[in-house]
Formats: sequence, C-alpha cells, structure tokens
Amino acid sequence: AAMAGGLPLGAFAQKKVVLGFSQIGAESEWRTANTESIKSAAKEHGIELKFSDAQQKQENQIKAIRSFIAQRVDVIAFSPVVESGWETVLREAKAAKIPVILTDRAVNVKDDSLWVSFMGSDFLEEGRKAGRWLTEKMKDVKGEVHIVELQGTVGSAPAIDRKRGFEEIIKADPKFKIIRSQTGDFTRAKGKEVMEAFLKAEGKKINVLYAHNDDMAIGAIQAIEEAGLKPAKDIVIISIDAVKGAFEAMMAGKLNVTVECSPLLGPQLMQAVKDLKAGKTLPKRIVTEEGIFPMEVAAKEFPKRKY
Ligand code: GYE
Repeated sequence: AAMAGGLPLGAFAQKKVVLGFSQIGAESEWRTANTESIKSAAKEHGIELKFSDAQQKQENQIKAIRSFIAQRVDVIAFSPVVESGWETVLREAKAAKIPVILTDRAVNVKDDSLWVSFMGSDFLEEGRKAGRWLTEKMKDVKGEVHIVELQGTVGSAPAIDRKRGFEEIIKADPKFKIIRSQTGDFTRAKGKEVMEAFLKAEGKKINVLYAHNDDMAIGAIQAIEEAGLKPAKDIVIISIDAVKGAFEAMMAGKLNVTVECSPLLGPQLMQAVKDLKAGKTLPKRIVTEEGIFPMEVAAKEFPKRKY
C-alpha cells in the first residue's frame, strides 16, 4: 500500500469526523435510550463522538459547547435543557464556523441562522394527542373532570408545548378543569413527590393525571397506590414517551395510555453530520414520526418496542 512517513496514506485521507454532543443528563428512561442511540450510531458511522453530560444544568451545557469550540470539533449537536438563553454561545460557535444541530428540543433565539437543523418530535402535537384521547374517553361523562398535571422541566420545549397542545384540545369542553399543575422535572422521584402533594390537597377529587413523561407517571402511580387508590381506575393516567416502563405499567393495568415520543435520534443525527461534511444543506426541521398506545394494545406492542 502507499505509505507516507511510515503510515498508510489512508490514515491521512480518512481523518475521522468529530462530533461534540452535549446531552441534558440522565433524568428519564427516554434520555437513557437517547444517549444509547447517539453513542451506538456514532460508532456505526465511524464518527468520533465527544460526549458530555450536563446533569440537567444549562451552565454545564454552555461550558461543554465552549470546550467543543476550543477543540475545533467539526460539528456540535446538543439537546437544550431549556429554550432560552442560548444566543451568546451559539454566536460563538457561528463565529468559529462550526455548524450546530439541535436534537430533541428546540431553542428560542431570534436569529435562526445560529443553528442549521432541528431534529426531534412535535411536542405540541403530542400534547394534542393526549388531549384528544382524554376528551374521547370521557365524552359521555356529565360532571366536571378534575385533572392534575405533572409538568416537565420548567422552561423546556417539551414542557411548554405538551401543556399548550393538551390545553388547546380540552378547552373545547369546559367540563375539563386542570385543578393543579406543577413541575416534576421529568423524574420519577419528583413525579412521586408532587403527586403526593396533589393527593394531600385534593384527595378523591382527582379524576385524571396528565404527566408530561412516563417516568413522572410511574412515580405518581406509586404515590396513588400508597394513598390507597387504584391507578388507571380511580384516576385515569395519561403520559408521554412510550418507554418500556410505561408498557409494563399498562400491562399491569396501572397506566391508561402513553403517547409515543421516539428517543432514537442517533442514526439521523449521524447521517446529518455526514451530509454537512459532504457540503449538503440540511432541512431546517426533521420531524420524528410517532403514534399513541392505549393499555389495550400494550401486551401486543411490547415485544416490538425498541426503547
Ligand atoms: O419526554 C422526557 C425527557 O426532551 C422529549 O425529555 C424529551 C423529554 C422526554 O426527560 O422523558
């Protein structure tokens, strides 16, 4: 083979593409599956991944992005924990001519030339799906329907949009009333804790729990059982993500429905990185396709679930 300085020429020609990825944390089953998808897809595509876990703190994500800029990675991708506060660091990336891809969550910046593409779910639509399922399920109920809501991380795109989409649908019928709404930060522990407080304050008045993710719903199910009530019977429970834990809860008859939100973004992210390196322009928005799974289909769907 052709050699240069004792190394095969290919060693020079095939310099690996370097991707810096700033992950939010490991707050949920969804996030764990998302991290796994990104790491394994990078390996498969031969992309060198610099992975950084921000432990759910924006300041850590900003630090990670700055360090990727200093290391002159080829592409930066990140899943922004909250929507606001990204202008400065994104301008720094742009000045360094490093393209930025948003995965999973969106940012709220005026200048949208600060990022090249956003790939992930339509959270507004997920909220609407949850709302449509509920209004259909309870269409014959005559009295008021008292809903408690467990919100995701304050200021995050999925918390904002899942709330808005759900409200947009249920407001069509004034019998649906959200009587309590608080953040559980997308974790089981917080979901349980906040549900305990809801139950203490409202007790048997609660008819429905809408949780912005499965982990919070699973935490809340524990709280409901400990309060001597039957989850999915005394309180109808709706959540989002469709992780395996949710299917297990549905098969045990403790969760009524989960709206799908796919964390398997790794392969399309790596494809996008390669496309960028090949000089292609990426679509500004790449939307993930997803469905909804009521408990009646849980046992049949479970073996097909990949996360
Ligand atoms: O629903 C939740 C996770 O951003 C879509 O973050 C993601 C959300 C997901 O912690 O479980």
